[in-house]
Amino acid sequence: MNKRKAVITGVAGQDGSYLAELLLEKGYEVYGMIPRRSSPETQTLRLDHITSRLHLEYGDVLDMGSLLRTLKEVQPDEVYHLAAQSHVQVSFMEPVHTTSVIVLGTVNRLEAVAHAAPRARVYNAASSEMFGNTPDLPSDEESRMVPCSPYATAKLNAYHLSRVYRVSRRMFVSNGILFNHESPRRGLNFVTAKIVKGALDIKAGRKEELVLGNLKSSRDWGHARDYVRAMWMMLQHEAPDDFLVATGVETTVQEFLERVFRRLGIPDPYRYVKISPRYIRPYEVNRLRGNPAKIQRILGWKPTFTLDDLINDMIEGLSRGTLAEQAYSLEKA
Ligand code: G4F
Repeated sequence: MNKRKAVITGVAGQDGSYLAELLLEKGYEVYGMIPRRSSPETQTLRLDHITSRLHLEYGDVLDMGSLLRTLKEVQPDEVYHLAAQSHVQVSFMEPVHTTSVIVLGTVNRLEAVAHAAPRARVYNAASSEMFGNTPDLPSDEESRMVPCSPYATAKLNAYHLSRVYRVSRRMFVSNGILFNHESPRRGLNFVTAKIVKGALDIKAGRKEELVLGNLKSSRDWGHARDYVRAMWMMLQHEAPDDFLVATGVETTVQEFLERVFRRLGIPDPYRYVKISPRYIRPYEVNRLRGNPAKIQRILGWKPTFTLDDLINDMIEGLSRGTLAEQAYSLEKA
């Protein structure tokens, strides 16, 4: 029997790497698109253990030719569109780049699929940031969206584009509205990985302080492994749809910090934590919490990691130094 084929844009990121692993386990031929960057040696760190089993090619979502070429050649059954500039605070500093990659990248990819592989099923990575400071908590697929950053407005645009192509071109395009999802492969400029790595460095005597921003905001944090499984399940469903993926549990940054320090046996986190305006956002999303009832009911998806499981996995992974080799440093976060 012919193997099923999948194309992943953004394959080198946290989600792309877990998704590629999952699809390989399921027997897919996996094609990953990687944009050319100035440090190619660090670009595929998260894929090093599976590179020999993947088809990796240069390609950029802003380069229609490369999208068309890959889709024409591969004729994939499934296309997972994960490529983005995914850092919310960076989107205030690089709003045009963020908007281009997310909005033009999405419409390019939809057009390319429509022309080169119209029967492929498409996953679009939408985001809980689209809810922003919504009054509807916990949020579900019908909740009001009040985006608070260039990243979130771009994601909202891409989400609607995906719905428009689903209806107008009758394409199989599903939106996954994913709440925050973390892992040992998370970039160190996201708060969970920054806290875990910072606490490990403090415990080992390598650092004396951890500089953070707003500790009062709260997020609904899950494990990326669970969330990429949800992406795959969406494309196995009989019809395209929009699904929210969350744990339903809301935790403040402060509580996350305290749990990590407690787990590592460091008595008083606030001896080490400094707050800097550098990490305070110009327009903060105060609370995010999702209600995953729809995906649980229709697809049978459930998270398998609790927040403590996630923290343990991040501590274990980061203490082995896996993220230490990544391109970002704490100083840049
Ligand atoms: O870890 P964060 O940077 O994630 P954020 O902004 O919630 O976005 C992540 O989740 C979204 C899904 O909801 C994705 F769409 C998006 O791509 C990304 O994956 O920040 C979480 C919270 C914020 O309230 C932030 O203000 O942590 C607060 N925070 C406090 N100190 C900090 C820091 N965030 C960062 N990155 N660095 C700090 O030092």
